Amino acid sequence: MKITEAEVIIVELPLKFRFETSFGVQTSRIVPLLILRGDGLEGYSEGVMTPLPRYREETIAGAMDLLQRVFLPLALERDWANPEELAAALAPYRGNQMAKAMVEMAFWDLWARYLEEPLWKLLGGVRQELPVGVSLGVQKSLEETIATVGRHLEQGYRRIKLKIKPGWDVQVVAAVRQAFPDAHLTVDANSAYTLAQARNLAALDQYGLDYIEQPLEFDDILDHAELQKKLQTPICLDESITSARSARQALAVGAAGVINVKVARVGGHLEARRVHDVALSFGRPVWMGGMLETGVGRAHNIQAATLANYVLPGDTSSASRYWEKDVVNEPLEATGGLMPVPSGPGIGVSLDWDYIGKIRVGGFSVGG
Ligand code: OSB
Ligand code: MG
Repeated sequence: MKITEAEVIIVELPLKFRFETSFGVQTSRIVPLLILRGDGLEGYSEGVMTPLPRYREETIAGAMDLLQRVFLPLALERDWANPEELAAALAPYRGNQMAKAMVEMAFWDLWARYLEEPLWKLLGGVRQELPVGVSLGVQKSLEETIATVGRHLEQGYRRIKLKIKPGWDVQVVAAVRQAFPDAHLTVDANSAYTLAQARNLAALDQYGLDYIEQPLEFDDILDHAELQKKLQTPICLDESITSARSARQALAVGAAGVINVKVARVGGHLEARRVHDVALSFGRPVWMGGMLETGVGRAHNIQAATLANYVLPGDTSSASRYWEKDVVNEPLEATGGLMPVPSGPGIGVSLDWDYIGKIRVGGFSVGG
């Protein structure tokens, strides 16, 4: 299939909540949307890189430069036999998984629409609805934390993830556990601790957490393996896993018992499926993470999380939690903690062009 035109539209959307993590506070998202056109069809993706490199190294400015100068011209060069061929052409460029994922994911959507199949079928998915949890930012007080957790449990979310950082950890988890003795609880430190603080983290063992997400450095594996020896609670890696190779190495050395897969963090659907398969070969479960996506990235994540080893609840919460108004026309809403998988071709959502026009802050086209 030939891609004849690529358009990037950068939009800015206000979040409905203030999202505080150990690495900063977010109140809106700047989202580069990619539209690939070919054969009278369109395929969509969104970039999850951030203005500043606070999650991983990638930034919006860096990604836009690479897309405009290198990745999109390359995508328009050839008549691709399948998404595998396009992914192979992007592979020689090092790192920049989120930028490459934009191209790969939009092409998967275009390809699936061309074949008139939902993306999950082409990826080998087996699920029509997904168990979902919710990721809650650091709140203003313990009381507010308990109230927020309670509200989301009432909405049916099957797992609550609390953001922690030094000084906001054990007492929060203790209070939430006391208020909700049976809830599935996890914590996410976004790399806020060092191995020297292992004892603070071991103090969390008594609260029956499902896992502790990314306690140590964003690119570390070996210190996590050391830490895991000192913890009963399984470690879940997020930032550190950027490929099937890093997933295999992490599982082989005991740095993780669980993996948070983010399709965009590992470079797209093909690599995400490889990470899923590696974890399965180690007998370890995965779950689908999130980057506060709009309906575009959210729909991709939902499609990808239909594979068999996504057994733990993901961060693919209802779109209405994040946005007063989404950039897609279709609602992506969970009920009773289950997110239905769209059944239409491709990722199963369409763009709300009127709204996108209103919130557009930049963009460019290649080809066409
Ligand atoms: O660490 O999982 C993370 C959001 C932005 C960046 C990193 C993370 C997160 C979340 C929110 O935890 C997940 C979501 O609701 O999309
Ligand atoms: Mg995380």
